[in-house]
Amino acid sequence: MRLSRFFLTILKENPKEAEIVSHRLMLRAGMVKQQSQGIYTWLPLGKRVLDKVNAIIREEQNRSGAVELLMPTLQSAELWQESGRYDAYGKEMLRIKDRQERPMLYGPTNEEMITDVFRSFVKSYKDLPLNLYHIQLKFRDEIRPRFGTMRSREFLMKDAYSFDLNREGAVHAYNRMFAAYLRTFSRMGLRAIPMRADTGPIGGDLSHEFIILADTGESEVFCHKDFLNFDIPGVDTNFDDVAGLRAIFDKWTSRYAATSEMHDAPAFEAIPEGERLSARGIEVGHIFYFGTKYSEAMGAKVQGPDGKEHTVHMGSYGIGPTRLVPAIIEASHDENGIIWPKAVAPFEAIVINMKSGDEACDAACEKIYGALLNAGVDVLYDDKDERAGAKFATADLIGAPVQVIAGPRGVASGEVEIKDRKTGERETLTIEAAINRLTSGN
Ligand code: P5A
Repeated sequence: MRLSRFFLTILKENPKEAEIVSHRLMLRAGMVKQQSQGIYTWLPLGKRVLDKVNAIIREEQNRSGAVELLMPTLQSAELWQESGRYDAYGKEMLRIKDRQERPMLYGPTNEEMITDVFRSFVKSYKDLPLNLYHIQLKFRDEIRPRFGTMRSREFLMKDAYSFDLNREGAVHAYNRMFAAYLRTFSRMGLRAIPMRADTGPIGGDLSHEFIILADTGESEVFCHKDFLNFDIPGVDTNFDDVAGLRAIFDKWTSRYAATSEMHDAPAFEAIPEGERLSARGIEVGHIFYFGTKYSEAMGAKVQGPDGKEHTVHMGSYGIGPTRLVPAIIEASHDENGIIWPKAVAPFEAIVINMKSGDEACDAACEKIYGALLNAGVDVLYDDKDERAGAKFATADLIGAPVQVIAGPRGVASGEVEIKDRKTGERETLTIEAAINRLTSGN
């Protein structure tokens, strides 16, 4: 992508409304624009990050055996009357009437709708286990939307729903998602802590939140400090291995388990002072096992191996991609801007032409840009007619992990500089060596 043809909406001034660093940087770097309270446009730079976050989520959901579909944002009130949540949900639910005066709502979650999909098609235990997910907008009329897309009214959610014949099967489905979540967040360069949680309006008796440590987080976490060094399940994880996944779950929820309040954790006192970690964090995912709450109310049953009808056991599993993006920024930035982990960077590299219009600089940059594009590197070429200082500031702000800097003096001897955005380290290389460095591993 050539910057001269991109739509990058950098702000020079610090936006006054932004209270936390991720919100400030997302506005300054031109990632999002507020349209009304808690409702955002994802501008092209932000959209690229969101797409990469979603791609990782999707890959890990698929790997764990979940199957993608797409349900609508608008739902009929009837479904929610069946489950009893239409009245219970309260003011957070945006209620709408269509031209026939039929009550509709903008979905805050999809337990009812997926149960309706399930009961329409699945009749036998032979079709289980089943886990269906989508990545779709939700709306919750939060009392206090704040911190940009961290807590917005309209937001994206990956929500998965598992169906099993009995509790045992459902617990395995829960453990599958548990392991998939650890992998998902780690691939984004994040360390997520699973914390025992309340089930709230979703219901059920087993639930974990996944928390990213950050000072600006809204949740409080207590756990053993070793928690931060636990292994993440590998790419070879067998999601059908019941005992193996149980072991992963047990390890992460053992006596080291994270909790939100001291008194909530009898085993917690066993952790000697000095080995305890207490911190603040951002909830980026939340998983629930709620048994037959919705399947019972809505008649989702299958024929079991015994020939009898069984009400299916369900769980639901959420991740907030539009919250994950600011959470990643909270975890990875400096005073000059964002420092993207490569896996979610809007651009993996930026080529900075220090003197656009200079024949030799233009030729060197075109050569590097072309070679990186050919090799499949997501590269941005700053070909604009601007002074070098402004280009450096932009590059640091938008946070591509690697900068390739080409100026007249270096180019005259066939050299460019490579700067690592995270460490700030610079290295002078020949143009060929720079191309090799950036294309190896792609
Ligand atoms: C689980 C999937 C549920 O809704 N039903 C379907 C269950 N869980 S949840 O905890 O309420 O939400 C799941 C995740 O969605 C993100 N999220 C938000 N992101 C931005 N702004 C909001 N207002 C918001 N509310 C929820 C969080 O990442 C949460 O973990």
